[in-house]
Amino acid sequence: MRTQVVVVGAGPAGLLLARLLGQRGVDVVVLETRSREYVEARIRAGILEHSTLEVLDGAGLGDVVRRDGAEHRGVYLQWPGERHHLDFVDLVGRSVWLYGQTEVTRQLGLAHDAAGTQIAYEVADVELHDVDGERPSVTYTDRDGVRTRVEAVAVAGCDGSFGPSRPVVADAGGETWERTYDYSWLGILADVAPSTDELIYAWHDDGFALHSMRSASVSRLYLQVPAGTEIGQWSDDRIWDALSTRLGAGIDGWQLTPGPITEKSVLPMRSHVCAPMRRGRLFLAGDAAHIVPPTGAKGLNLAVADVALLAPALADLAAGDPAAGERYSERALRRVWRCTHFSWWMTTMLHRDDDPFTRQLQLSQLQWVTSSRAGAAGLAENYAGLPISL
Ligand code: RFL
Ligand code: PHB
Repeated sequence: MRTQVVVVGAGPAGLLLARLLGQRGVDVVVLETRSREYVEARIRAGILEHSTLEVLDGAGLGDVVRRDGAEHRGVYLQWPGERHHLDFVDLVGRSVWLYGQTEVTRQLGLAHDAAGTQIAYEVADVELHDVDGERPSVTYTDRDGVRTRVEAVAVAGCDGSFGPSRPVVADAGGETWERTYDYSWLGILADVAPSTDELIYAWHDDGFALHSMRSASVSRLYLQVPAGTEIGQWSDDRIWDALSTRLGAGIDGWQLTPGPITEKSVLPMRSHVCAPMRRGRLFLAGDAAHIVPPTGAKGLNLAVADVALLAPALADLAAGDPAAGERYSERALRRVWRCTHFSWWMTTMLHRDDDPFTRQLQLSQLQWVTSSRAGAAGLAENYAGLPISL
């Protein structure tokens, strides 16, 4: 089989890239190991940056985000006894949108149905070949057990942190940088109206907590827990008690309303960057190239930004310009490192550290970003998102 671009992975990066390429008239085949139902049910990110919404506008999905999502002007930052609102619109003129990754994926799936994009779900044994030449190919076994080879002009590795694309780049001498954290997040989804209008990021001596949401009737909350925590150690009551304490129930009459928990899981935290984000005709985008801890809400937004840079480059390559794509990695990495720093900074400012000196520094930093316009604007600029091209 022949196509112009093979996209490996149908997460948000792969589906959006396929959409942006399809709109440019590029022929695409998407390969995904999981089922469509599984991919569309994964509960992950919830905050879209301003520039992500602009890219989704270009993909024809902006209106649905505006219709079904919620615009947030900013976030609350708090520590015991104090809660401060940072108004991003006032500080940097940009807002963010609350809109779940599950919905982004589902809407992209519908757009592909309408466009008739070739997406093969539940494939196995995906292997990449000849990426250093001008005719790379990908082999896979489809769900009927048939082994197929697709030849292309380029391959996009959008297969997340455990897919086969990243090791192909690493094998050619790619460099990686990594930071692990000795805590994880315990995340829950609950059928209860949020107890806040905008997200609350809370520093507490017991550990960090975050109150997010998915809709007017569904809350999403997180607790810092030690790395290696088993979910069975946390009963629903224990989770709600810890959330109430860390989020400051009782202060100025604020209360956290508990409700039925419909999903709970433990997410490990790490930072990881792989460079270059390219080897020959293989281009990495999204989690395949980088992982950030979720504290800055950057993972999904970075995947979208990569793809916004990659789509025009691959379209030019498919149109016969062999030099197209040469600057992709360098351009994408500038933003990747900015977001890697911001995610690390938010994470280390807000998570419980056993060292008392570090705790005082964290509180001083929080005091500064909530009381100085310059400090607040720095956080707001990064959180609401920098331009796609830095
Ligand atoms: P994805 O979403 O992981 O999609 C990669 C896709 O590739 C498929 N795949 C393969 N396909 C074909 N062949 C193979 N051999 C393959 N191997 C794997 C996978 O099945 C999958 O469908 O990466 P993508 O598209 O780059 O998107 C990135 C985002 O998903 C990610 O950055 C964020 O969701 C990160 N993240 C969060 N980010 C936030 O900003 N806020 C959050 O609250 C948040 N929560 C999370 C998260 C990531 C999580 N993971 C990865 C464990 C919660 C979780 C649980
Ligand atoms: C979420 O709603 O899942 C979410 C929001 C903000 C974050 C992380 C996760 O920083």
